[in-house]
Formats: sequence, structure tokens, C-alpha cells
Amino acid sequence: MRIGIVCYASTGGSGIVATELAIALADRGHEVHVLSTEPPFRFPRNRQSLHFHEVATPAYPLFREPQYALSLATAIVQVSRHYHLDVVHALYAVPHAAAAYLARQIMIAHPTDRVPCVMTTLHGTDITLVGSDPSYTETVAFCIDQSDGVTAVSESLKADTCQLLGITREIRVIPNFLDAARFARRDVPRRPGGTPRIVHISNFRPVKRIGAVVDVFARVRAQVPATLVLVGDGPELAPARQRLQALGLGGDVEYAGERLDIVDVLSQADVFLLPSATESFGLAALEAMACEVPVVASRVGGVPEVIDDGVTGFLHEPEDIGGMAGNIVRLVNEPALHARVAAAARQVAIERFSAARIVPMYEAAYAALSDYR
Ligand code: GMT
Repeated sequence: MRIGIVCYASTGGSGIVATELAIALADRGHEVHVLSTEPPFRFPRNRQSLHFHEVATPAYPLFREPQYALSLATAIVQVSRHYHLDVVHALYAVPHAAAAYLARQIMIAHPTDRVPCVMTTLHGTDITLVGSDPSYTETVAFCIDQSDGVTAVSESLKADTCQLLGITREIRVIPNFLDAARFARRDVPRRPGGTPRIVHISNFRPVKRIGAVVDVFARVRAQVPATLVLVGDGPELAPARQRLQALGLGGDVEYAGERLDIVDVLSQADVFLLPSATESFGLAALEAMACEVPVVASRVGGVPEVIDDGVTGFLHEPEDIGGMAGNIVRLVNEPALHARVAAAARQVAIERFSAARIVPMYEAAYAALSDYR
């Protein structure tokens, strides 16, 4: 098939899923065209059948705000026409589903155009934080309804979408995935005399509750030697750095920044901490599990669909700082427990969330688009 993938280029999980899906589909013989403002964070160069199209949004002095949805819709039309796309797949509803809808309407109005089907994948914040904001609801709900096919990354997100946006149409749940061969623990040398490493990876938005990361780490550090490794960047990073300094923990923290060598980072990790307020899936947690890093996380959204509490990780209410710290200390102090959870996490990542299992679900969803032409 000829597939257009519309996504964000930033380090968020939806852009990563879009990139991994594009790579996997190209490897499986499809012709894939990725449309975004720039090549997504993990986008590979020179991959056969994988093409990138930059969406440029010109500035004009009259506008205070860039008209991204319009330039994206135009780019979708142009790429669809030129490459005869069968499917336009919008990952993250806002504004990608609206741009895809508009592009399709433009092509329907041109009798000579071969109109692609539109599939929308819901990722989480596009529904729970952004899409359900009163300033967006009607448009987001309409565009989801108008898509030929809709998928969500967890049962939890599907339920949220129905409840928050009043959607009643069919939504297929297709979980996030990873390449389990690539996401596997490597034999990376550890620093001599290094302390246990507690890793947090995110885009440091308020929803990630970076304050809770600091609080949990402070409790852990009061009981055992440990290093906190903060990977990524975002608005909550600077306040966290200040608090860690104020708590006298500055010397126990590594700021790794945005990283492409995430498998190496995880291969040195002992525990992954994700105390989010909401999380439709938790792709970063899945990547940790695949690298045999036990996860301690909030019991929110779709996280319980990824982690079995006490078996492949530990789940707590978001406010349960003491409980999260307690299980991190247990994992650090009890090698047998750590080994059992790490192995179970890896097994689940392979058996339930590997690309080999999930990517065919997307292919089946494309094939089932009702008016597929
Ligand atoms: O978590 C974010 O802030 C980024 C966001 C995104 O747009 O990529 O992540 C969402 O989509 C990921 C990929 O499907 C999920 O793994 C994350 O759980 C989800 N984030 C939230 O629901 C907060």
C-alpha cells in the first residue's frame, strides 16, 4: 500500500510510534510517506520506501499565529495526489485528524482525484488534555467521527474518548509497540562504584508530575545510595533542578538531555520511575520493560494494561510517594525480586507489544477501511 503518515516531530510518544510504524511498514514492503514539520526525532536516513515531506507554514505579519492545520491539509493533498496514496494515517488527533478531513474534502471536490482513506490514531493527551478542552471539543469529535477508521492505543483511552467527546463510533484498540530485537538490554559498562540508577524519561510536562519524581527520589535517597537520571527536556525540568539543589540532592542527579541512544541509557538503569497524573499507555515504560528495567508507575489510564502490578512492575496511586519509594528501595535491595520482575517485564514486552505482533494489526485496520479504494 501507499501510506501517508502525519505526525509530530517532537520527542513525544506519538511521534515515536509514528516513526516506528513508518519504519516497520516500509520494511514490510509498503511505500510510506511521513509528513511533519521536520524529520521526527528518531527518523532514519536513507531507508528504502520511506520518504519524508516537510510541512512548511509561512509566516505573514497579519497573523500572530501560524496556520499549521491549513498548510498540513494542503501538504496532504499534494502528497496524496503526487504519490497516489491509499491511506492517510493521522497520528494524534489535534490538528492532524482535522487536516486529514479537510484534505479529503478538497480531493472529493476534484473529480479526477483518487481520494485516500483517512485513519486517525488517538494517543492520549489529544483526548484527555487537549481534545476535551472546550475550545476544541466539537471539531475534534467531528473529525474523529468522520475518519474512515479510528484506533486508540489502549482500552482506557478508548473509554475516555467515548466519555469525554461523546463518540459512539467503532474505535479499534491497537496497543503501542516496539522492535523487541532493538529494544533489548545491552552489555553497557557501568561506572565503577556507581550507585543504583533510577531513570525518568519524558518531555517534562506538568502531566508527568516531575515534582513527584523529585519527592520519590528524595525518599529513596534517604534510605539507600542512588542516582537519579533525568532524560529529556521540557518546562518542568528547570524547577525540578532547583528543588533537587535545594534538597541537597544536586550531586546525586544526572541530566542526560534528549537522547537517541535510549537503549544504552536503559541498559545502565536499575529502576524506571513514571509517576504521571495520566498516561494513556506509557510508551517510555514499555521501552524500559523491554530493556529489563522494572517500572514503578502511577496506576492511571492505560498503564495497568501494560504493567501487571507486582509481576512486571509496581503500580501506585499517583499521590502514593511513600509506596513508590518503598518499592524502588525493595528493587534495589532485593536482587532476586529485581531479576524476577525484570525478566517478566521483558517477556511481556516481547509477547504482547512487539512490532511483529502489533504492526499487522495496523495493516488489517488499513485493509478494513470501509471505502478503501
Ligand atoms: O505524554 C506526552 O506528553 C506525549 C504524548 C504524545 O503525544 O506523544 O504521549 C501520549 O502518547 C503516547 C504514545 O501513544 C503514550 O505512550 C503516552 O502515554 C501518551 N501520554 C499521555 O497520555 C499523557
